Amino acid sequence: MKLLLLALPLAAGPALAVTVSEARMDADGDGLPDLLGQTVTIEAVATCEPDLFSGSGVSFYVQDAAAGINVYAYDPPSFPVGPGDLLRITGEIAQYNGLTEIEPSSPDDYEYLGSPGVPEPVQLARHQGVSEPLESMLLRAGDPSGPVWVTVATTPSQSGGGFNFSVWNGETAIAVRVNGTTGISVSGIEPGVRLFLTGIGGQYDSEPPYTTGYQLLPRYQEDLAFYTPSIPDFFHLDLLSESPFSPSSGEAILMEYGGAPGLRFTLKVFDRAGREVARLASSRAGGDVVEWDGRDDSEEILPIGPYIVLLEGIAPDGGRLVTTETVVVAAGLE
Ligand SMILES: [Ca+2]
Ligand SMILES: [Ca+2]
Repeated sequence: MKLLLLALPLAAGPALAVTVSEARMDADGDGLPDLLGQTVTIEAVATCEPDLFSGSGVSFYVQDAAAGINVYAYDPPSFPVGPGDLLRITGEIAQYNGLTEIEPSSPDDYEYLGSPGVPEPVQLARHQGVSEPLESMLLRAGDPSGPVWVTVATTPSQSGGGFNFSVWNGETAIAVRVNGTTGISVSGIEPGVRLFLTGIGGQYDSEPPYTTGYQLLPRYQEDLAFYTPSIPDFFHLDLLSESPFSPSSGEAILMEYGGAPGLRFTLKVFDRAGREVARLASSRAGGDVVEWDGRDDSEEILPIGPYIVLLEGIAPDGGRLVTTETVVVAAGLE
């Protein structure tokens, strides 16, 4: 009897139950999921409605604690699904322009397991972009509690029933794709505008090895939150984190500066003897948040002691504004 059972073809068994990371796994590094074409079962939470990113049919995103995946199908699930619903989904692993998908073949390939709610977005660090491990995860760029924002870099351009624009996250550009089916308006999005952005990590790359074309896909209007400081035109330099700080323990100090439109900002650090030891911004248009790790321009950690951070703003007519803050570099914890 035992031998007979073992002789049954594998295809007759239940679909392989895997984590989302396992479903997306690309151990051989060819840019394609290693389970391509295989039918698997995952358990993951929906971060939007099934039809949000598709004119007809189903294209949405689900994730577990470690990874996300696109769900793509012609027919909707046999029951209503909303953001925050935990689903068991069976489907074939596929890939479309770099985006790893699970493709259920019928409305009955979904099972409702509960409604734990939409997970907290994964916070992108300053300068961090969207990358393969973040594909199909709910992400946030800019942090209202910082406050650290992203700055719109390009005017939205219409493309394929939606809009594309890009933002600077520190020194890293992130492409934002506003899908027309979401109904999101890009009114007010123009270069220089500051945003807190939420969206799903997407990819659209038609060429192997599928290592480019990462995007952020806002779901709802509130995913594009405008950051309007209460005193946007006031010339200022503010410390956003504690001083003294200990660079040798890996600490850094966060500063925010800004002023009237048209000003060009230069931010320098001086030691007690009045020598310039670090330059954090040079003739930059628009305010910013900068993180200083207590190193000089040669990447050496500076000696302990007080330092003067000097913000200079040069107006279009040549007028000069200056303000300073004192920060203290402390010893590390031994
Ligand atoms: Ca592979
Ligand atoms: Ca991918």
